[in-house]
Amino acid sequence: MAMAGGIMTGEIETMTSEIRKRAEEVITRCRKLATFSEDHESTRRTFLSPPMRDCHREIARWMEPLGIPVRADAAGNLRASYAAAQPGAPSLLVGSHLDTVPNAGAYDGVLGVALAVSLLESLRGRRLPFGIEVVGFSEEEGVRFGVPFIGSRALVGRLDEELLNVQDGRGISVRKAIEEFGLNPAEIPQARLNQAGENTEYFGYIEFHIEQGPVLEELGQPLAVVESIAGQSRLEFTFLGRSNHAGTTPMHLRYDALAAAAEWITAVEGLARSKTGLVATVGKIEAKPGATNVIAGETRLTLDVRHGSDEIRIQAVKDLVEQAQEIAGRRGLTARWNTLLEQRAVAMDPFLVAEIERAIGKTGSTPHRMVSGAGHDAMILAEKIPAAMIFLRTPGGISHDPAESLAVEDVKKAIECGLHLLDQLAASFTASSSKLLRP
Ligand code: HGY
Ligand code: MN
Ligand code: MN
Repeated sequence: MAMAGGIMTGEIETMTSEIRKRAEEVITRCRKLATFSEDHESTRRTFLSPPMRDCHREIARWMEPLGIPVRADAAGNLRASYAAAQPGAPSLLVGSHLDTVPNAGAYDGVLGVALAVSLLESLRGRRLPFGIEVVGFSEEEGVRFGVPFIGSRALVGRLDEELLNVQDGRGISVRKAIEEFGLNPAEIPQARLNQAGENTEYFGYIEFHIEQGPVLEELGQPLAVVESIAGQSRLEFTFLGRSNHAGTTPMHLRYDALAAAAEWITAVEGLARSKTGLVATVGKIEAKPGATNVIAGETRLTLDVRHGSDEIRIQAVKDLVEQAQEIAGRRGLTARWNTLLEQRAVAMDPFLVAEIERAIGKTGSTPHRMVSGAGHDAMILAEKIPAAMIFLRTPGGISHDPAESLAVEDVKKAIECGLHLLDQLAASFTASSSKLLRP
């Protein structure tokens, strides 16, 4: 007999062939979503671009047999609720982001949404003592506007005027992009979680995500539980020099913005190599006017700095700003910068981490706790509700690239882990309180 409101624990073990089929379907579904792209030859899906609508439609199609209506909130997040056994019970959010980086792989983000749907399908109509809401965030990567987490910030009430006015490369603001998608920015406050008087209360957020690194492959394990997510700083730097003729200007009379940028990029790499756990990346550079026979008068660069300790990260940013100023000054140029994102390191919810660890153990895998170097929506949701993440092994540690891959067996373990986790939460949950029973 099914446990009161739970999944019959013994049953998960007997569902092996069904869960394997669902794992294969998750991979097929992720690869289908990867075809919804702004580019012909590769996957790029940014904030509320037309392919995002195709994504929503496809996921709605998956959910039809479950009788679950799919909607987009005013920040363009896909939202779909699977009702609890009792009306008015609180809900668990499960999901990830639907946007991608340029030339993306097929699993970063969308895997978390596909796995959430697969868990609902695996419940076979069973109702739990809590609802489950699938969420597909509209923008986590920060590609279109340079600022990440636009979708999840709406759920914690931080999609503010300043962010709504940020413009993309074509001068379109976040607000305009929302309107062009057919949504009403005035309704953004309604996307916020756990507002007084709202009929659904959310007690937690779970995100399945590819690890995007080499750790699980080295350990030979399919799954890990994330203990904390490294903080990150994203900045834009400009070196201002003077364009001039490449043939007639002697080397000692140049104010070369590209040469200055090159010296600084080497300094960025040098500093990161000198500090354990620190990573710093210049991912984008633009030189103006950008002609072979013209000395660059201006260069614009992005900087991404991460570390598990906020103190070390913030000090590293300070050092790199000083080095940019020193290099520019010595070369007779000017260095300018502005901060695009200052995101502190975030610990995941200890109770959910322990429950996930237990659930991983039940799949026959050795639970492993780790820090995430990549940023995730879970670090934003954690501002408002208990949040936790489950990583799946990334073969070759390759991500943010079409070579990103995933093993069916690991997806199967993730579904089993998810079902055990739901079973455990159902057992520990009390409808009288919107918080999970804490030991
Ligand atoms: O860049 C990151 O940390 C993630 O992939 N959004
Ligand atoms: Mn990513
Ligand atoms: Mn991601």
